[in-house]
Amino acid sequence: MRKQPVIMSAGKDDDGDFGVALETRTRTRRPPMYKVMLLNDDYTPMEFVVHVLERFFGMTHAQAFEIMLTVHKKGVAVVGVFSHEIAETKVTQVMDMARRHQHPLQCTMEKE
Ligand code: TYC
Repeated sequence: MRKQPVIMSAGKDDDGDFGVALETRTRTRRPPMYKVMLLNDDYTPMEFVVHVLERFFGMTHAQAFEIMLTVHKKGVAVVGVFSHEIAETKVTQVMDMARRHQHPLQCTMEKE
């Protein structure tokens, strides 16, 4: 979705005369979205990860457990997709929580 010049030919505009009108229409872009990802490690307790997913990503216990297991088995999983600001907030919340509890849990974001 780029800037599109709209060329209106003589007589097609609505001002009643036959001048040549040139308009530039700037279309609005959807803001880029960011995947927030959780990474596996060998030390963070499973229940801690489940708690983090419930608390910061609004997941039910069952959803959180399933995603945690995916990360545990595959090494990484997307836990949500957000605007840049919201994604940054989620990453900060998770990293602060992990640091406070001295767990090496890593959370990152990446442009979709
Ligand atoms: N691998 C961890 C364990 O066996 C559990 C874990 C899951 C850690 C997901 C991090 O993002 C993670 N205790």
